[in-house]
Amino acid sequence: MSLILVHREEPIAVVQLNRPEALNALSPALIQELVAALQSLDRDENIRAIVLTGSDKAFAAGADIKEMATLTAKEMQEKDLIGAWDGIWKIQKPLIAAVSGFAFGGGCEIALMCDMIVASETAKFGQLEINLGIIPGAGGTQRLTHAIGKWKAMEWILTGNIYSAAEAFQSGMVNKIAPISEYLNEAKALAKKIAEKSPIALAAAKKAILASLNLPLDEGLKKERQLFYQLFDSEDQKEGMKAFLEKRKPEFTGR
Ligand code: DAK
Repeated sequence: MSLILVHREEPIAVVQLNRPEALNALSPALIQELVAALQSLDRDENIRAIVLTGSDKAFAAGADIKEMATLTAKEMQEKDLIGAWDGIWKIQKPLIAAVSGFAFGGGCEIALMCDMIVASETAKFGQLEINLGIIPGAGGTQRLTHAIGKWKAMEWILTGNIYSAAEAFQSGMVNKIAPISEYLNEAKALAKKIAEKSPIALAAAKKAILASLNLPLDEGLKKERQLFYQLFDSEDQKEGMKAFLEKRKPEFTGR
């Protein structure tokens, strides 16, 4: 059985982690399938935004502890798992996490790699690695710190505590909370709204925002300006402004 299910609802797609017997524990095989599915949708002209979800019970309970438990540092490094996980971060289309149940360790880190997070009221977040004698290994110390600030990130990562959807929302890392019956629909509605925009402008906006995590302000502003100017060579910019002047809805083609 496939570890990943892809549901196409053009212009969006829902990618679902599908390893229910292990609460979607993120084995190397699952990550490989996930990245392949996301990359394929990233190349697909008919898809403009992607929702990533798990089940109501578990978004993902972390990296697969059974597969890591006996590895040495050298073996861990040789497997280049980080390279594989990075594929998620490199997706250019808007990626929205629809999180319910457990989002622990690597599961929380995957949600943090997404561009927005919609959570069910029952979602639980946590970087639990410290309880296993390790630290987050897929960006948690960096992305969580960017998301919620140093002091809260210290508390999350050093205590290994579990946080409710409401606490994660208050910390600023969750965009929206919905009842369990609605979180996926809410995430899809958000994806559909975004999918109405110009795909080229969306990619440029995502690139510019993510650049702000790496660059000093001056450099970030340069990057923004460069991306901004480039958009004036696109048909979508012409269409967007023409449609406004003609008082109609724009039809963006991604060119
Ligand atoms: N790995 C493997 N199996 C897991 C798992 C996990 N993370 N979480 C759950 N399972 C499995 C359980 O072993 C059990 O399988 P069987 O024993 O039935 O074969 C099945 O899922 C159901 O779990 P439970 O029986 O434990 O279910 P409960 O409802 O009682 O408890 C729980 C649910 C989520 C509270 C509990 O399962 C739990 O505490 N799970 C572990 C949570 C955790 O510590 N997560 C952090 C893992 S460390 C890296 C990238 C990322 C990472 C590392 C490196 N690189 C790129 C290098 C990330 C590390 C982590 O995420």
